[in-house]
Amino acid sequence: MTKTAFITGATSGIGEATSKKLAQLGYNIIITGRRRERLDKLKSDLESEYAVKVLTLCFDIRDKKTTDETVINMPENWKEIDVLINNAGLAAGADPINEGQWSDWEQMIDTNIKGLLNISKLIIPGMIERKSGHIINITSIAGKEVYANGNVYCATKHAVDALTKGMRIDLLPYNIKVGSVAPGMVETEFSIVRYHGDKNKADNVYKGLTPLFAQDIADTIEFMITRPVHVNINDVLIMPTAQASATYNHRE
Ligand code: NDP
Ligand code: 8X3
Repeated sequence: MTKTAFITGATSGIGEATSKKLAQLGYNIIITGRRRERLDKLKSDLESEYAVKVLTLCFDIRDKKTTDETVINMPENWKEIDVLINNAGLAAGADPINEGQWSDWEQMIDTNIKGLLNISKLIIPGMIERKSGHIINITSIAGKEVYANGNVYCATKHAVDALTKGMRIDLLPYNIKVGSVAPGMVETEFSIVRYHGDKNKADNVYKGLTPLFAQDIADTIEFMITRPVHVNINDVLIMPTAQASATYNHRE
């Protein structure tokens, strides 16, 4: 039977690449994000390229009421989710803690932690009922280490790391696999968002080195979801060859 994957933050970067990869693997895909035109285009591209069905759900993951209504009202034939990729997230700002903006902090906490929790809370009951499912949370090297000016972003990703471990323990009786992927630098729209649209600052992040690409994370997710039933990959820390840690990079 065709499996279904639910991918948050599919309008760009890692989520978009993962949607393509899972469609290629034959999954029907539920793609989410705030940018409706991008969702519509991705749906049309995936459905024309692969023999799969795509459902678009356009909502802001920070808005609990709309998220609840949208997910609860999905068509019945889309409600059996086999794979949940909790990917939607962002860094907003890169300031020392004494200069950070409250609005940036709120956006990161509401998206990266509360958004992920809410989606998980909506999808997990069906997985428990069917005693089957696989949840992959996208954390970060920022969930393993803390670096200068990373403060709140690092805190949110440490929280996702802890939640992944907690989910894995609590969902153990229900045969639900829970894992995480923690990437180092991946060139996506991430840095443009982090620097509030400042493209020069964003470009500098990747200057002189080859970062990871979204496709590399999609390939990692493919590996995780194609293991035998008895195997769960708990966590994958994946870095560019030119990056040894959150702070040590080699630039030409
Ligand atoms: P992108 O900015 O390219 O993609 C982020 C995605 O998240 C978009 O699809 C965006 O959709 C979605 N999103 C953000 N805010 C919301 C919201 N409020 N409601 C709904 N969707 C939202 O970045 P990446 O692909 O790089 O990021 C994906 C994940 O990977 C994030 O969790 C990030 O923290 C993590 N990560 C990224 C790394 C990197 O270096 N790029 C490294 C490690 C982890 P839309 O704007 O349409 O709503
Ligand atoms: C994104 C990678 O190094 O900017 O999570 O925190 S980093």
